[in-house]
Amino acid sequence: AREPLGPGAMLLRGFARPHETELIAAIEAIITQAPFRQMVTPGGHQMSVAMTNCGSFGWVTDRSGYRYDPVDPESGKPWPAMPPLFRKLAEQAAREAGFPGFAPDACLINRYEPGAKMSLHQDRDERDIGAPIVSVSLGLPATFLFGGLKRTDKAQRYRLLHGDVVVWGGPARLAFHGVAPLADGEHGLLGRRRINLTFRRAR
Ligand code: MD5
Ligand code: FE
Repeated sequence: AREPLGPGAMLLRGFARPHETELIAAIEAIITQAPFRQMVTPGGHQMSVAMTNCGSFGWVTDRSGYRYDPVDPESGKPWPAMPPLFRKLAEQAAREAGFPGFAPDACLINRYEPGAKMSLHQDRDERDIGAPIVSVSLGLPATFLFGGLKRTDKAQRYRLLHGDVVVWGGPARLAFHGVAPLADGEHGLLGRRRINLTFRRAR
Protein backbone atom coordinates (compact mmCIF):
# COMPACT_ATOMS: atom_id res chain seq x y z
CA ALA A 1 0.00 0.00 0.00
CA ARG A 2 1.22 3.48 -0.89
CA GLU A 3 0.65 6.21 1.66
CA PRO A 4 1.86 9.76 0.94
CA LEU A 5 3.26 11.40 4.10
CA GLY A 6 3.62 14.77 2.40
CA PRO A 7 4.89 16.23 -0.89
CA GLY A 8 7.69 13.95 -2.12
CA ALA A 9 7.46 11.50 0.81
CA MET A 10 5.86 8.10 0.15
CA LEU A 11 5.44 5.34 2.71
CA LEU A 12 5.37 1.81 1.24
CA ARG A 13 3.97 -0.18 4.17
CA GLY A 14 5.60 -3.64 4.45
CA PHE A 15 7.40 -3.31 1.11
CA ALA A 16 10.56 -5.04 2.41
CA ARG A 17 8.80 -7.77 4.39
CA PRO A 18 9.00 -10.47 1.68
CA HIS A 19 12.80 -10.06 1.82
CA GLU A 20 13.26 -9.87 5.60
CA THR A 21 15.31 -13.06 6.00
CA GLU A 22 17.71 -12.27 3.16
CA LEU A 23 18.06 -8.65 4.25
CA ILE A 24 19.00 -9.65 7.79
CA ALA A 25 21.46 -12.30 6.57
CA ALA A 26 23.09 -9.70 4.31
CA ILE A 27 23.33 -7.20 7.18
CA GLU A 28 24.99 -9.86 9.35
CA ALA A 29 27.56 -10.53 6.62
CA ILE A 30 28.27 -6.79 6.30
CA ILE A 31 28.80 -6.27 10.02
CA THR A 32 31.36 -9.07 10.22
CA GLN A 33 33.44 -6.99 7.72
CA ALA A 34 32.52 -3.54 9.01
CA PRO A 35 31.15 -3.69 12.57
CA PHE A 36 28.65 -1.18 13.96
CA ARG A 37 30.34 1.73 15.72
CA GLN A 38 29.13 4.85 17.51
CA MET A 39 30.67 7.77 15.68
CA VAL A 40 31.49 11.21 17.07
CA THR A 41 29.97 14.40 15.69
CA PRO A 42 32.10 17.41 14.74
CA GLY A 43 30.90 18.93 18.04
CA GLY A 44 32.46 16.04 19.97
CA HIS A 45 29.29 14.15 20.95
CA GLN A 46 29.12 10.39 20.55
CA MET A 47 25.99 9.38 18.64
CA SER A 48 23.56 7.01 20.39
CA VAL A 49 22.89 5.29 17.06
CA ALA A 50 25.60 2.86 15.94
CA MET A 51 26.39 2.88 12.22
CA THR A 52 28.14 1.07 9.42
CA ASN A 53 27.89 1.22 5.62
CA CYS A 54 28.00 -0.79 2.45
CA GLY A 55 28.44 0.32 -1.15
CA SER A 56 31.01 2.47 -2.93
CA PHE A 57 30.76 5.23 -0.33
CA GLY A 58 29.96 5.32 3.36
CA TRP A 59 28.72 8.22 5.48
CA VAL A 60 31.08 8.97 8.34
CA THR A 61 31.44 11.64 10.97
CA ASP A 62 34.34 12.54 13.23
CA ARG A 63 35.82 15.67 14.82
CA SER A 64 36.77 16.95 11.34
CA GLY A 65 33.20 16.84 9.95
CA TYR A 66 30.74 14.74 7.97
CA ARG A 67 31.72 13.14 4.67
CA TYR A 68 31.22 10.24 2.27
CA ASP A 69 34.33 8.07 2.32
CA PRO A 70 35.12 5.10 0.02
CA VAL A 71 37.13 3.60 2.90
CA ASP A 72 36.04 2.47 6.37
CA PRO A 73 38.24 4.58 8.68
CA GLU A 74 38.22 1.79 11.31
CA SER A 75 39.73 -0.85 9.00
CA GLY A 76 41.32 1.19 6.23
CA LYS A 77 39.51 -1.06 3.74
CA PRO A 78 36.73 -0.27 1.26
CA TRP A 79 33.21 -0.70 2.66
CA PRO A 80 31.57 -4.09 1.91
CA ALA A 81 29.89 -4.19 -1.50
CA MET A 82 26.19 -3.35 -1.70
CA PRO A 83 24.31 -6.66 -2.05
CA PRO A 84 22.33 -6.89 -5.32
CA LEU A 85 19.11 -7.38 -3.31
CA PHE A 86 19.66 -4.04 -1.53
CA ARG A 87 20.17 -2.24 -4.83
CA LYS A 88 17.10 -3.85 -6.44
CA LEU A 89 14.84 -3.18 -3.47
CA ALA A 90 15.87 0.49 -3.33
CA GLU A 91 15.45 0.90 -7.09
CA GLN A 92 11.98 -0.72 -7.03
CA ALA A 93 10.80 1.34 -4.08
CA ALA A 94 12.02 4.57 -5.69
CA ARG A 95 10.25 3.62 -8.93
CA GLU A 96 6.96 2.95 -7.06
CA ALA A 97 7.25 6.42 -5.57
CA GLY A 98 7.86 8.13 -8.91
CA PHE A 99 11.67 8.18 -9.05
CA PRO A 100 12.67 5.72 -11.79
CA GLY A 101 16.35 5.04 -12.42
CA PHE A 102 17.53 5.45 -8.81
CA ALA A 103 21.07 4.03 -8.61
CA PRO A 104 22.29 4.19 -5.01
CA ASP A 105 26.05 4.17 -4.44
CA ALA A 106 25.88 4.34 -0.63
CA CYS A 107 23.91 2.50 2.03
CA LEU A 108 24.13 3.75 5.60
CA ILE A 109 23.06 1.13 8.16
CA ASN A 110 21.80 2.56 11.46
CA ARG A 111 21.34 0.43 14.58
CA TYR A 112 19.08 1.73 17.35
CA GLU A 113 19.02 0.04 20.75
CA PRO A 114 16.44 1.07 23.39
CA GLY A 115 16.91 4.78 24.17
CA ALA A 116 18.88 5.55 20.99
CA LYS A 117 17.57 8.48 18.98
CA MET A 118 18.41 10.77 16.11
CA SER A 119 17.93 14.49 16.64
CA LEU A 120 16.24 16.68 14.02
CA HIS A 121 18.56 17.23 11.05
CA GLN A 122 18.65 17.58 7.28
CA ASP A 123 20.51 15.18 4.96
CA ARG A 124 22.57 17.47 2.77
CA ASP A 125 25.93 15.76 2.34
CA GLU A 126 24.95 14.19 -1.00
CA ARG A 127 26.02 15.79 -4.26
CA ASP A 128 22.74 15.31 -6.17
CA ILE A 129 19.87 16.52 -4.03
CA GLY A 130 17.57 15.58 -6.95
CA ALA A 131 18.02 11.89 -6.14
CA PRO A 132 15.70 10.53 -3.43
CA ILE A 133 16.71 8.71 -0.24
CA VAL A 134 15.10 5.31 0.32
CA SER A 135 14.84 4.13 3.91
CA VAL A 136 14.05 0.57 5.05
CA SER A 137 12.98 -0.09 8.66
CA LEU A 138 13.62 -3.47 10.30
CA GLY A 139 13.07 -4.74 13.83
CA LEU A 140 11.49 -2.72 16.63
CA PRO A 141 9.00 0.03 15.73
CA ALA A 142 10.16 3.65 15.80
CA THR A 143 8.46 7.02 16.05
CA PHE A 144 9.70 9.04 13.11
CA LEU A 145 9.61 12.85 13.20
CA PHE A 146 8.94 14.45 9.83
CA GLY A 147 9.28 18.21 9.92
CA GLY A 148 9.45 20.95 7.33
CA LEU A 149 12.15 22.91 5.56
CA LYS A 150 12.82 25.01 8.67
CA ARG A 151 14.06 23.46 11.91
CA THR A 152 11.24 25.19 13.79
CA ASP A 153 8.44 23.82 11.55
CA LYS A 154 6.19 21.52 13.53
CA ALA A 155 7.08 17.85 12.99
CA GLN A 156 4.49 15.18 12.28
CA ARG A 157 5.01 11.84 14.00
CA TYR A 158 4.74 8.51 12.16
CA ARG A 159 5.15 5.01 13.45
CA LEU A 160 7.56 3.04 11.22
CA LEU A 161 7.32 -0.73 11.50
CA HIS A 162 9.39 -3.73 10.48
CA GLY A 163 9.43 -3.95 6.68
CA ASP A 164 8.25 -0.40 6.03
CA VAL A 165 10.01 1.53 3.27
CA VAL A 166 9.88 5.30 2.85
CA VAL A 167 11.01 7.17 -0.25
CA TRP A 168 12.04 10.76 0.45
CA GLY A 169 12.36 12.90 -2.66
CA GLY A 170 11.34 16.21 -4.16
CA PRO A 171 10.40 18.76 -1.48
CA ALA A 172 10.82 16.12 1.29
CA ARG A 173 14.44 15.53 0.39
CA LEU A 174 15.60 18.48 2.49
CA ALA A 175 12.97 18.31 5.23
CA PHE A 176 14.12 18.23 8.85
CA HIS A 177 13.61 14.80 10.38
CA GLY A 178 14.61 12.62 13.30
CA VAL A 179 13.80 9.53 15.32
CA ALA A 180 12.39 9.60 18.89
CA PRO A 181 14.20 7.55 21.56
CA LEU A 182 13.58 3.89 20.76
CA ALA A 183 11.15 2.19 23.13
CA ASP A 184 12.26 -1.15 24.53
CA GLY A 185 10.70 -4.27 23.12
CA GLU A 186 11.51 -7.58 21.56
CA HIS A 187 11.34 -8.26 17.84
CA GLY A 188 11.07 -11.85 16.62
CA LEU A 189 13.95 -11.59 14.15
CA LEU A 190 16.11 -8.75 15.48
CA GLY A 191 15.61 -8.80 19.25
CA ARG A 192 15.93 -5.47 21.09
CA ARG A 193 17.00 -3.46 18.07
CA ARG A 194 15.84 -1.39 15.16
CA ILE A 195 17.94 -1.39 12.02
CA ASN A 196 17.40 1.21 9.33
CA LEU A 197 18.96 1.09 5.89
CA THR A 198 19.21 4.37 3.98
CA PHE A 199 20.04 4.21 0.31
CA ARG A 200 21.62 7.29 -1.17
CA ARG A 201 23.24 8.64 -4.28
CA ALA A 202 26.29 10.20 -2.61
CA ARG A 203 28.52 11.13 -5.60
C1 MD5 B 1 16.40 6.48 10.32
N1 MD5 B 1 17.90 7.92 9.17
O1 MD5 B 1 15.29 6.06 10.58
C2 MD5 B 1 16.50 7.63 9.35
C3 MD5 B 1 15.86 7.23 8.07
C4 MD5 B 1 19.77 9.34 8.63
C5 MD5 B 1 18.34 9.19 8.99
O2 MD5 B 1 17.64 10.16 9.09
O3 MD5 B 1 20.16 10.43 8.22
O4 MD5 B 1 20.51 8.33 8.71
S1 MD5 B 1 16.19 8.30 6.63
C6 MD5 B 1 14.99 9.52 6.77
C7 MD5 B 1 14.98 10.71 5.84
C8 MD5 B 1 15.94 10.96 4.90
C9 MD5 B 1 15.83 12.10 4.10
C10 MD5 B 1 14.75 12.99 4.23
C11 MD5 B 1 13.82 12.69 5.20
C12 MD5 B 1 13.92 11.58 5.99
N2 MD5 B 1 12.73 13.53 5.39
O5 MD5 B 1 12.44 14.39 4.57
O6 MD5 B 1 12.04 13.41 6.43
O7 MD5 B 1 17.44 6.03 10.83
FE1 FE C 1 18.59 11.77 8.01
